[in-house]
Amino acid sequence: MFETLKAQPADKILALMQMFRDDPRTDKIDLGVGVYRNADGITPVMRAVKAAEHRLWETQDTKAYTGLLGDPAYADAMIGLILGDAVPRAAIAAAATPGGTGACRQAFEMIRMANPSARVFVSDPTWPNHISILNYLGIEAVPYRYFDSETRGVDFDGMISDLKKAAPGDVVLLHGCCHNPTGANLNPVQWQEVIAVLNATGAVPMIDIAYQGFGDGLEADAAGTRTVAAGVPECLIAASCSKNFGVYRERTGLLMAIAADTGRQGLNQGTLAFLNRQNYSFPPDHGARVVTTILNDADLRADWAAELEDVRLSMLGLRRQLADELQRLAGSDRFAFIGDHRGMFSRLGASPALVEKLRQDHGIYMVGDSRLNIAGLNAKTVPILADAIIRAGV
Ligand code: PLP
Ligand code: TYF
Repeated sequence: MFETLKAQPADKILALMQMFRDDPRTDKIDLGVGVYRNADGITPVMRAVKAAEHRLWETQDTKAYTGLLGDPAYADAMIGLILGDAVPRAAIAAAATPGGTGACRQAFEMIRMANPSARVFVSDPTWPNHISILNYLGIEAVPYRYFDSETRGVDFDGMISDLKKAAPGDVVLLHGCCHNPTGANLNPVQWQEVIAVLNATGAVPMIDIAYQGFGDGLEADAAGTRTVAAGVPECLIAASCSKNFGVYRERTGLLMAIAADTGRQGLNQGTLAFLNRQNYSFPPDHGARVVTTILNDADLRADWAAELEDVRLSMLGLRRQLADELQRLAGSDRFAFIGDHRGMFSRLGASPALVEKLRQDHGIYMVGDSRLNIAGLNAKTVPILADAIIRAGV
């Protein structure tokens, strides 16, 4: 039967990662896959994660199954981190999932169960996995304008006019912060306008938040998500701990479904448990338990937040250095957007041919849409990148 299978398109980001590994040049620079790396190019295990794992090793006395939704303490801790008290706890159903990808997948399945003809509006561009999972599930993905290739900021007028085309029963997928792949984000006033459009159209928002703490800080990065969740009747939130806890391979995510009234919370909770059971029964536990241990212990939490803040500030410093260096070399501020973008990524706005030229001539690897991972840089490689960008004629 397997002879009927067709080759599937590779994930371009992961293929680039392999290409980088195979490149023998010693001065190559990896600005591809979205993984945080420090100035030495290492993705460290965070101090609080090590401490929590040590504590778990000493105290954990069983690895028997958790519940279908994961440990309720994990959901409580994550809801506190992401939503604060923006929404009554009793309105929120939540399920632990394998990473933020698992949360997105379960959210899309829940949408399809609730409304088989739902369309999901996605930013143009968005994280490629959003579109590939939607396609796989047979859900129509409708792009809305987002990135202005002139200003490299948000094309907000285009976004709003496209979102007005959503209808009740449709879903609008928004990035909570640190937009992937562009780095361009909404400001607080724009979030309010998006909420007004959601309420006018009756479309349900789904927020993917995978980089809380990587942009303007833990609280500021959650602000958009909190105002949306508080300002609409129903909302889905897919969260990832991969980046802000550095637990990528542990597969640690959470899906939240906020009900219009607390009476419907139980049904949502049952739906999430059902979907977990259909796909993998019990979600992974180790990463979730580490995260819970950290968030529920004042000292570990403070240490985690401090290390995350150092990570954030190091990326911000690299952004500023790159923007300044480009300004010096270009003699103009046409690259100032790099300093304005937030999170791990910036979209340079270079053509695929130029991205290819940077790879071939300079060993600089960025994703084909000219997304660069700021955390792949350090103080020494920023001037090398800036010089290559100017010489390539970006
Ligand atoms: N959503 C966005 C926008 C992402 O960039 C990522 C990638 O890290 C994820 C979700 C999912 O991450 P993971 O499944 O590794 O938690
Ligand atoms: O966009 C990125 O680089 C990260 C990591 O299939 C990633 O979100 C990339 C591809 C993928 C899963 C995660």
